[in-house]
Amino acid sequence: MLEITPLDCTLGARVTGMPPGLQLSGAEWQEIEDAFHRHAALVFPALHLSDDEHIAFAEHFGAIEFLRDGQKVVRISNLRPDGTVMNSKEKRYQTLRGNEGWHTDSSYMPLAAKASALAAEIVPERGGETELADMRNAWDTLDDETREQIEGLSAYHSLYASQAKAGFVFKTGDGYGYHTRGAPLRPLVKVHPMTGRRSLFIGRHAFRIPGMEDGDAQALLDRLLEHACSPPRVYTHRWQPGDLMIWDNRCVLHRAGAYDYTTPRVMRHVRVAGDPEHDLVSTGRDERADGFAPTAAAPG
Ligand SMILES: O=C(O)CCC(=O)C(=O)O
Ligand SMILES: [Fe+2]
Repeated sequence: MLEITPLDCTLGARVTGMPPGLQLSGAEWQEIEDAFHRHAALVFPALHLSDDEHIAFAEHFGAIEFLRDGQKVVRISNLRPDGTVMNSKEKRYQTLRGNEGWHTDSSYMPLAAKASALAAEIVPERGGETELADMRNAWDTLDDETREQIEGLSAYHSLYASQAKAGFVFKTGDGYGYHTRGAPLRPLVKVHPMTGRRSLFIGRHAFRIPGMEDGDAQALLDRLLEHACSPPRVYTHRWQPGDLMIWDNRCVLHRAGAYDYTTPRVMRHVRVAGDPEHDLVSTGRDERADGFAPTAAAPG
């Protein structure tokens, strides 16, 4: 019997009673989908899926987005293929550290992601949690003046800009997606296609707002992020191997928690592609700059 229990947070629910091999009826999958839309994130403790089951699980939420090397499933890990730990000069390591900043997946691509399903394989003794923040509640609790100010504004999103802000300057080809020139331009307020709820669509990849000075834009984005990612809107998941969590990237920000990067952490990630009707934007043409000058050295 499926049991769906809301978390002590404005988002999220814990789901238990999943049968082995994901043998659920159509009605039970519907129950899970409804809970996903109501709670924006679901946690499945000790599910212990195989790679193929993880992909099959995610496919219930939509088509899979192809990731690094055209894969449907990737490891987000500080281990190299030979099992040794990465050093801080490696781009993959720098991407992991970048993930410690609040973000929504693939917002720097023309088609932003719908959902991400993350599972734990090897977890460190301390740290390495994943945090989620509820952007629906962030919008609901904004003051009227700020709402009026931002309704109608858009920001460019770039992985290169966010990595630079975190202190890691990537050259073209070092990362995934677009450089600052040609970065997708996305409204700061997103209406959820299923629930109709508004949410803040921000995060570390957002970096420039047409019509505003860059410094003012970053200050506004920082202020919104600080409000958005505060209690009671934040859930911190302390992983056990085998846990799986899925969140709705259209209305949830997430970030990875730091840990001792000399010890292994292996997570498995499958991303559900956005819906072209709602999550696709044309790439903007920002003529002001081709590169991105980092303005802050702090991670995130
Ligand atoms: O490693 C984590 O906890 C989160 C990584 C991440 O950003 C993701 O899975 O999209
Ligand atoms: Fe992510």
